[in-house]
Amino acid sequence: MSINAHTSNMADEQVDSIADKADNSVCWRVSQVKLLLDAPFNDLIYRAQLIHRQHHDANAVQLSTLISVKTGGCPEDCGYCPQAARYHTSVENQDMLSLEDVVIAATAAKERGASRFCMGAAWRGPKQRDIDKMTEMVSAVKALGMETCATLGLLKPGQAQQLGEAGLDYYNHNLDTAPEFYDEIITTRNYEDRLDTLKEVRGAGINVCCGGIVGMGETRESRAGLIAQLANLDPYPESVPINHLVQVEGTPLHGTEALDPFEFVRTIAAARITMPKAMVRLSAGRQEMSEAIQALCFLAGANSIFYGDKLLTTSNPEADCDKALLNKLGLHVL
Ligand code: SAM
Ligand code: DTB
Ligand code: SF4
Repeated sequence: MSINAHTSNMADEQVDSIADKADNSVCWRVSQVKLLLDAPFNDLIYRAQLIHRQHHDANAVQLSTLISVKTGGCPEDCGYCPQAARYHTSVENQDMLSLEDVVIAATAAKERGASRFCMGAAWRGPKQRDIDKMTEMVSAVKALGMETCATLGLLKPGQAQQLGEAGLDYYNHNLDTAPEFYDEIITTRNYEDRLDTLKEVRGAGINVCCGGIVGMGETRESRAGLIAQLANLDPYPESVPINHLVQVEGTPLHGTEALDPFEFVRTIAAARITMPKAMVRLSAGRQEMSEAIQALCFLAGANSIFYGDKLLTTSNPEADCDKALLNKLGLHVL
């Protein structure tokens, strides 16, 4: 499938041929992803739609609900994060939730239509006693018939295995941004640490959920760099959350110049084109986004959202509003 006949400036043969391959043998150069991002908007969205329709139901959206099982007080210094102990934000530290609270929340999420329940914790990484509690939670949520996901930070050898044996379907660990921009955002863990954790997850046979954040003051080149890193993971992630920075007062990134919303849509399209089979999630930042931009994200190939009125600590659209939006767009829930 070539769309050269329909395109104006985007007719770069190399990109065309590489974008046509849906398997994992494709290696994306940053410059090739940048060419996608630089294309006329209509060409980019058209290409993303073509690929989306080859691999997915074009009118279906998967719903994941988040819960923070351990909030605040994190020792890391991620510049975007309201849960880092060193920044003064309005987030109040909270001990680990009980198993019962988690099961109640997961049951409610399932009743509202979510198929996946993702448990997040404000840790650098879990200790053994944390893994023991998490495995109980994972098994209990799995027993409700939901897909399970956890995002607990860096994993040591053997920890992913334990989570997998308890029934963990997905582990979320984001690369967050391109390697060259990373040090401006986080200094307490490096890119390699993140890649090591992703290897642990893969090695344990757990699906990888890995994406990043845009709107942190990065350049378009860096957005291309992030997408290339994700697409070149071998294999690329099953689930790719594209977050728009939620600016939280007290964090270093609060006050960052706003990103043009079309740049966010372009990033979604590039994720869809480079990772054709992945579920691309329109993730954090929807509360601050117009319905029109969200609709463009779906057109660009997003087919998953976080569903429920809270992300981890910040707000997300009310479930009823999301149901209304999906109805307006004729999108059905997977
Ligand atoms: N502590 C664990 C870790 O960092 O790996 C897991 C939880 S952490 C909150 C999960 C992800 O949420 C981060 O990697 C980041 O991509 C995203 N995130 C955190 N704060 C955000 C914000 N203000 N805006 C957008 N995404 C954010
Ligand atoms: C992901 O990529 N985004 C979610 C989830 N994975 C864990 C988290 C978004 C957090 C937004 C800020 C907050 O609510 O604290
Ligand atoms: Fe801690 Fe995760 Fe927030 Fe970083 S993103 S400060 S590791 S909770």
